[in-house]
Formats: sequence, C-alpha cells, structure tokens
Amino acid sequence: MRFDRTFRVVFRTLARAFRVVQCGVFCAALAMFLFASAMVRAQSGSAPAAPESAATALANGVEVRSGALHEQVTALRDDVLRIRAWRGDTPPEDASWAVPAAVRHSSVPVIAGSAHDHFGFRTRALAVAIDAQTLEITIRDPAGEILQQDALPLRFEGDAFRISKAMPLDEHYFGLGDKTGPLDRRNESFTLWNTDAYRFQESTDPIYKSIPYFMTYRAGLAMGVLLDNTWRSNFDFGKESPGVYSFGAVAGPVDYYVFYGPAPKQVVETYAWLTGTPPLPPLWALGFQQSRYSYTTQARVLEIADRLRADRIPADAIYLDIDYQFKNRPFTVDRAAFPDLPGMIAQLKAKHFHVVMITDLHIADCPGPDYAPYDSGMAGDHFVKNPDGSVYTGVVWPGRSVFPDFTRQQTRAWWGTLYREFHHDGADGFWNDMNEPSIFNSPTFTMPLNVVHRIDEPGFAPRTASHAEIHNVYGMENSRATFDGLRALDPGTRPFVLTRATYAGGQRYAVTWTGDNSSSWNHLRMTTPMLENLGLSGFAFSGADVSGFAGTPTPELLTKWIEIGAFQPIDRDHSEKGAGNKEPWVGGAAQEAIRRHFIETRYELMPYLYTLAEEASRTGLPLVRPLFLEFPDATADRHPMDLDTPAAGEFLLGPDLLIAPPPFPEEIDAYQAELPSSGWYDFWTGEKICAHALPQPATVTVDPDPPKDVKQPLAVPLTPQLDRLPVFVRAGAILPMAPLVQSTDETPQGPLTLRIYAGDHCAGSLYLDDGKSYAYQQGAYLRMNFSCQVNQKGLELNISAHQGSYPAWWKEIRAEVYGWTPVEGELLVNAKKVAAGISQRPKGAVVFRIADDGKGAKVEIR
Ligand code: NBV
Repeated sequence: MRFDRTFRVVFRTLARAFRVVQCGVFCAALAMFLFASAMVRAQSGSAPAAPESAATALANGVEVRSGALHEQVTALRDDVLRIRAWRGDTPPEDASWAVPAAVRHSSVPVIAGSAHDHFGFRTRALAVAIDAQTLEITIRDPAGEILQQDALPLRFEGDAFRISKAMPLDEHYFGLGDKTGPLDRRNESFTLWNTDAYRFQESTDPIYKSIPYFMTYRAGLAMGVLLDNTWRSNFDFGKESPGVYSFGAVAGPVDYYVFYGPAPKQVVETYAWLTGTPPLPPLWALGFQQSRYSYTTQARVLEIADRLRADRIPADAIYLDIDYQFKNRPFTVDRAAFPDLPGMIAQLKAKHFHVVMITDLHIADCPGPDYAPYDSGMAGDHFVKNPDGSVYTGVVWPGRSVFPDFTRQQTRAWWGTLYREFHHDGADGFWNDMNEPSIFNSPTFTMPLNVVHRIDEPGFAPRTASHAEIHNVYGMENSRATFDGLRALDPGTRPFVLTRATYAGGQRYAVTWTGDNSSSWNHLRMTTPMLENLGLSGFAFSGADVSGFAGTPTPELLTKWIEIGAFQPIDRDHSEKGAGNKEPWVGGAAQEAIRRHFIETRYELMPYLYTLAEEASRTGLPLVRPLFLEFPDATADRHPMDLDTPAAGEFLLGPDLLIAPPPFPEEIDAYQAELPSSGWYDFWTGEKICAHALPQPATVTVDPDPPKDVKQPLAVPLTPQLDRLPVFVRAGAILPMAPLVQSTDETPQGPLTLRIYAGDHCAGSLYLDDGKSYAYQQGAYLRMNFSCQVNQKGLELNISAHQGSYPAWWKEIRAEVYGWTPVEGELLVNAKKVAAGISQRPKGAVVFRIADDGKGAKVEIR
C-alpha cells in the first residue's frame, strides 16, 4: 500500500516536472514507465551479481547464455519473433499443439547488432536488444521507439516461470479467448485452465477455454503475444504490480511469440498465420439454429421443425442434446424416444433442416455387445491411464466412463470412425461438449493431474505426459479428432464441429460457443466482449446461447437477445433442461413478429455474412469486431473507442455494420451511441446519420505524433425500444443482400441487391460457392468486387466480372443508392442509355435494376 502511494506521488511530481520543461507528455510517460520498472525491480529485491554472459549470433537471431540460463530470440518473419529460454544445456523439445512446424521453423536473416551492454539484432521491422547482464529483452521499431520491454528478468521458481513486461499507462490488452469481464484486460488477472463453468458470472475465472494469446494496443500500435505453453498459466495485466504486466506457467517451456502490427488487423492476421485460420464452414451453419437440452423425442424435434416452418421463422439447424442417447452413452440412440433416427433426419432434410448431434468425449464404461465404442476403444488401447497403468475412470453423464487419449494419432483416427453411423444416418454437424474435460466425481471437476496421456505427434518425442501438461489441449484435440474423422468419412463435405473447450489453434477444427450462460440482461451484455475477444483470439466463428442457457428469460429479454444474436456469427437459441421454452414464438405473436423480422434480416444479409466467412477463412479476421479493429484512429489520442462507456455495448459485424444496443440493455433510459467520425447511415431506413462530434475527451495523450486528421467520435441520441436495434452502415459500404429464404438450402428467387451507401472509399465484395463442398478450392466459386464514386457527372458504379466458375443464382442486380440523388435521372450501362431508368423506392433511395451477365459493368447515373 505504502509503495503504491509513494509511487503515485512520485509519478505525479515527475509528470509535472516534465510538463514544466515542455518535454511533452510522451517523455513524461516514458519516464514514468521506466521509473515503474525500476520501482518494481526495487520492490522485488536486489538482484544477485549476474554471471558472465555470452552470445552466439544466429543467421535468424541470437542465442545468449548467462550461467545456466539460455535465451534464444529468432525472427520467423521481419515482424514475428520467437523467444525461447531454458536452463541447462538442452533446449526443450521444439514442439507445439498450436503452431505448425512449418511456421515455427520459418526464418528471415537478421543483421546482428551487439554493443558492450547488450546483444541484439535487427530485422526490417524490429530491433531486439538483450541486456548483457540481466538478459532482459527490449523490442523497438525501426525509428527506435520502444514497443515492448521486459520489466524484470525472466524468473524461475522450481518448474514455474514468469515473464514481466513494462506496462505503459496508455496500453490496452485484448484477447485471451472467452474470458469474461470488460473487453480490455488491463487491471485484470486470468488463469488459463479449461473449466466447466455452469452459470459462470462476470467474475468467474477460469472458464472453458485456454487461449494464451493477447494483443497489446497503445496509441494506434498493436502487438501480439502468444505464450505457447499448455500448462496451467496465468496472465496478469497490472493487477499485481502497477506498471507491469506478466505471464507465466506452472511448468513447461518458456516459448513465446511477439509480433508487430502496427495495425491491430495485421496482428490478428499474423496470429492466424501462426496458429491457422478457421476453415470455411458450410453455409447452413450461418443460418439460425434451434437447440434445447433436450428435445427428448423424435416427435418433439419434428414438431419444433414444423413450427419454425409454419411460423415462417427462417432456420437451418436443429440440435439433438444428450437425451437422444441410450442411457447417455455417446454414439448410441434411445430407440424408444427416437425410433427412427435416419427417418427423422431424412424428414428434416426434406424441410431443409440440418441435424447437429452432441457426441461427448466420455465413453461409457460398459463392456459387452451393447456398446461397441467401449470394446473397440479397449481393444485399441485408446483410453488414458492412471499412473499404475490401469485405465482411468471418472463419472460423467453415462455414469462410470473412460476417456480417449486424444493426443495420439491412432486414438484420434479411432474416434473419427465412431461417427460413421451418425454420418451415414444423415447428421450434418457434431457437437463436442464437456471436453475440458468435465468429470463429476472429482474434487477438481476434472481429471487428476497425474493421469497419463501418451503423445504421438510430429515434433514431440513419443512419450507420456501428465494430465497437468495435456489438460488445456485435451478439448482441442477432441475437436481435432472429430473434424479429421468427419473429413476422412466424407472428404468432399465441409464438417461442422462445435466445441466448448479448446486451446490456441483450435479454430482450425471447430467453431465455439461461450458455454453455460444465464438468461439475464447482464449475460446478454457480457456476450459482446466475450465474442469480440474470441474473435481477436482466432475464433472468427463463435456464439453465445441465444436466450441464455440457464433460467427462463422474460419475453423482452428473449426478444432482445434474438435481435442481437442475429448479428453474431453462430446464432443458436439454446437452453437448459428445466428452463421454460425459449423458441422464437414463446411469449406471443407480437414478440414473435419482432424476432422473425430480425432473423429474416440475417437471412437477407447472408451474402454479406458468407463473404465475411470466406474472408475469415483466408485471413483469420473475425466476423464480430471491436470498433478499434476497423477504426484505430477514431479518437484523438488513438485509444480504442470501445473503451468509452457509451460505445462499450457496440460491435461491428465485418467492416460495414455497427450494432449499437444500449450499453446496459435492460435500461429504458435514452442513451448516446458513439460512432467513428467516418459517416454512417441508418441500416433500417437508409437515412444519413446527423450526429454531432463529441467534445475532446479529458484523457491525456502520450502519443508523440498524434494523427492530424482525426475527428472526434460522433454521438447519436437513441431511445431503447423493444422492437428496434440500432444498426448503422458505414458511409462508403456496398452491402450485398439477397431475397428472403426460409433456409440457406433454398435458392433465393429474384435479383441480387446491392445497397450502396455513398461515401469515401465506396466499395464492397461478394463471395459465393455451393456452401458445402471443397469444389471452391478448384475454382468453383464466384467472387465479385464493387466500387462506386461520385464525380461531376454523377455516380459511377463499377461491377467486376464474375471471377471463378460458380454460377450466380441471380440474373439481375438491383441497386439501392443511399445518400445521393441524380440531377437528370438518366441511367447508362457500359455507356449505353437504359430506358428502364430509376425509381425512388424505398423512400430516400435511388433504385435501378440492371442485367448481370457476369461480364461486369460500368453503371453511370446522372
Ligand atoms: O449436454 C447438456 C448440456 C448442454 O446442453 C450445454 O450446452 C453444455 O454447455 N451440457 C453443458 C451438460 C450439462 C450442463 C448442465
């Protein structure tokens, strides 16, 4: 406490002194941050005399030794560094579940640059200096500005280690997967240990996933840090020591990557380069999904499907939760409740529904002819063991269960074969739940740490590993086995796998959801930062149970949740056993009409959504984005505008749509949405938003070179209404939209709509394919680019030729232009006047139709 006070007083004095000598706020901040490091170092006691150090220059970096400690920094790319450290002469095995070998072993030549007090090197983007005494690392940009700096030497305590970095006053932290709490991780501390967290709260930690990756973001400069260590780890962002953030694990390798943006989008893309992009999901997975724990009979499932169709609520998927199984045993069917599973699935298919079946990873400990997975698993030696060599058992839904050894290739292959029958029966998606793993009869609700796994994976020595090492990757390897198994069973079809637990890189195999949330307004609010951080952490495709899993929502909460869920990547309405019904019709016709309208809007936006999905599969960029990802310059001091309270509930869907629910969605008070200054339209009416610029905030800028042309965010006054959700479109967007369908299996009838919102950098694109196969990899896709500009003659719209061989479902394009009116009312396509001309419907829009023969067109409107 006393330290804290002294610290603050000295800080203030220093800052004042610097202001007096006109050094500028940046110098003050830098000094404060160096001082903070010094204080923390002083606090941790005086360091023992450092042993002699020596360095070996490597073609791609440097290796430094000081006593028994080795530190190796190598450049994988000019903007990507890998840092490894070890004690003794043998480095830890160069292996990873997250980063593939080809990526780990990429390298670029560096220019060595050591001096009397440090060793180091330079790439084209970064300069690295390792203090010769302490081995502390400083990373600078080519201009010499410090980007990241160790605040303390690397610390070991037994097998545990801790890396400490200086934490500038204006730096913010994002990522770490599904962790709850505010978007910014600053001033928080987190444990990574996959945990079944039924009814988690905002303060619950750890929860389901372990994604040891975060983005640092300071005044427009973003960097990424991935600690590739599967053991229980902890990340502290200044909670323990002001001025320092730190991370470490209880054991395992010191092996981390630091990568530079400076744009935050670049960091997201580099993280995807390191750990992989998510595969392109089947199109139906982007439709509305209906689930419940459980629809317990075949008749009930069909009834739900029929009601969705009868009520004309567009939907694509229905889930079967654990009660379809015989005595909760995975890969069985309760024939009394589901007398004809294949028949039911066929009936649903005929109505354009895809069935997703839960397949938990625990295998019932049931020898004998009734339950093949146990016997075949035992015969193949596929289950994890106790230290004495006996098979480990734990109690889960089926009672006593055994657990596949997913870190073995043979076991994953065997697991994949278990899907043969369900796949043959027509199920299109699979759901891996309980894979933290969750175990009921254990004081820790998971496996004992000494359970023995076997590793059979390139890069790793064939060896056994304790559960303590494997726990955090167990769920990911479960979903990998499912994904690979489905690919093997049906190489031509894109699998859909939903997982609850995962690790860095898990996006390569499965989409995810946020687990057992609750039917409360606060949980609805918490959904946004959770999905944003998951998106920044590689999981472009994620969702939260719409309506809240636990408890029964009021009709209003269910309605608002369906509204917001319609703009999130995985839109699944799901609820727990015992809770009231939560399907879109629950609560009466008036509520249902509102909910239908939002789900319909999602379907009309499907061309935009699918284009984003394809972008995610190439780049890793998420569908749901915090505002700073697209608008890093939105504030004068380049702090993320998402951190301003009015904007805290907002999120972007792709680059063009901004969704602005009230920051506290249960409140009825008027509120102010904050929008980046670039110009916006109301998505629902097409009206240009007249907003006023907010006054300059009172925040202190420490940016040495503040951008000149930054405008303040705009404020839009809003009043919450149950049937409205404010959605804004970026000026300059061109949104592709489709006629309404009841499922993505249906071919839209009518023209492709392009909504054109006049503004700077006016552009858009469209991606389309068959939505299910890999034919797109052989060219069976359709890609189009659009751009538009207003010049002296009028408005010019350029539609590119169709790229790829996939045929369009439309013959015509219907353009709706917002924010611009023609003088003469003349329409020219490829310089030829078109008689059909222009109409002004809907109100405020300039509307025209043109034929699309796939060759592209230049359209002029005067
Ligand atoms: O399989 C039942 C549920 C499932 O519906 C839920 O989505 C999972 O998160 N499962 C947890 C196990 C029981 C939870 C009480």
